[in-house]
Amino acid sequence: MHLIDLRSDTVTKPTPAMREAMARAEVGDDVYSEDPTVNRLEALAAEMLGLEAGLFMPSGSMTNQVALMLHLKRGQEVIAPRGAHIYEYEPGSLAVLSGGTIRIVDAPYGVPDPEAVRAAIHTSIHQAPTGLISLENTHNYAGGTVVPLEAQRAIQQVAQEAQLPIHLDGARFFNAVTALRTTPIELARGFRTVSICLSKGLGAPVGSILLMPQGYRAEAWRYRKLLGGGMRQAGVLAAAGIIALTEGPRQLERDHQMARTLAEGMLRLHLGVDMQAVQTNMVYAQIPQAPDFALRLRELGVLINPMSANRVRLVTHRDLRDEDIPLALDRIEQALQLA
Ligand code: TLP
Repeated sequence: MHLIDLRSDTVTKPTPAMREAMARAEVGDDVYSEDPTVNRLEALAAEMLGLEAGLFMPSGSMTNQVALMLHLKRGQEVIAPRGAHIYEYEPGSLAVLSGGTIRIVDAPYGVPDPEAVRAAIHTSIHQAPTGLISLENTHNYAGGTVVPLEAQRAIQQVAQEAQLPIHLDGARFFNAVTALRTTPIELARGFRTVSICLSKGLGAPVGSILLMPQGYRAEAWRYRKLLGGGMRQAGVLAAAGIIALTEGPRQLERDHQMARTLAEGMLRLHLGVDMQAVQTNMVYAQIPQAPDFALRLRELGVLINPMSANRVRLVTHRDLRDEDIPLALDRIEQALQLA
């Protein structure tokens, strides 16, 4: 049976061109900053986003956490949108690594109201002082939703007035660039640090990059080492990353189209899909006993992730064939009939 894997865009496998580049990659010891391919990838990413420096790391969790370590002093608070990955899916890392706490603000479709962010800023001696504001674009938990540029600018304005740095979790930065029909430079503008993942829709096997001002890089480099993220001859991974960064973004429009087709089909099957939230490559649906539904679907050859007791997530990506979407919908219909 042909398996259709909709659990995440992280399941994409390296393309033949990536494997070829990995085999040929020029390498050195990246812990000494001597890997020419890693250095090339970091410089390329920095140039594309218009930030001064980049640092290659194994995962988006690590790039986010190093950013939090850079910005927060122990006991300080980060303001983040409800459902933020740094809170929901980076398991206590903030508390362990930065000694910080988090203040969640409501964020319909991943977009916090700038005035709510302003109101959440703490300066009193009785409260954990705010050290950072963080946004997520696209916002995973809210549905792979896009934070519009004007909303980003308004929140950056609040950060600036309060003299606070602002971080972007851009695990799916290029999905947002694609959906907003903007440029990487425009989307990254105004953030002190930006984390981007190469291993999601862009298709690289491993890797994320933290973009930052040059003055932060030495400390970030030390934190990466502290976390065990020094990867030695990482050029074999960076070589795939360069292809992901240069060629991956143009594939994303297709992923978004597939998600729309999938969502429309699921609506026809009376699944609870909020079409307003289907903005990029994710489809969330409300369904009772979501884990059981996911198990039934697995037996029919479709892998999906139950994200809670009554919510499932389906993610489209470059490794899907066009015919996989109608086929997945047929199997979903069968799974519903088995209920
Ligand atoms: N998210 C994963 C799971 O952890 C949920 C996924 O399959 O979507 N920021 C955001 C917004 C993310 O969605 C993810 C991955 C990360 C950071 C962390 O990236 P990795 O998995 O490389 O640590």
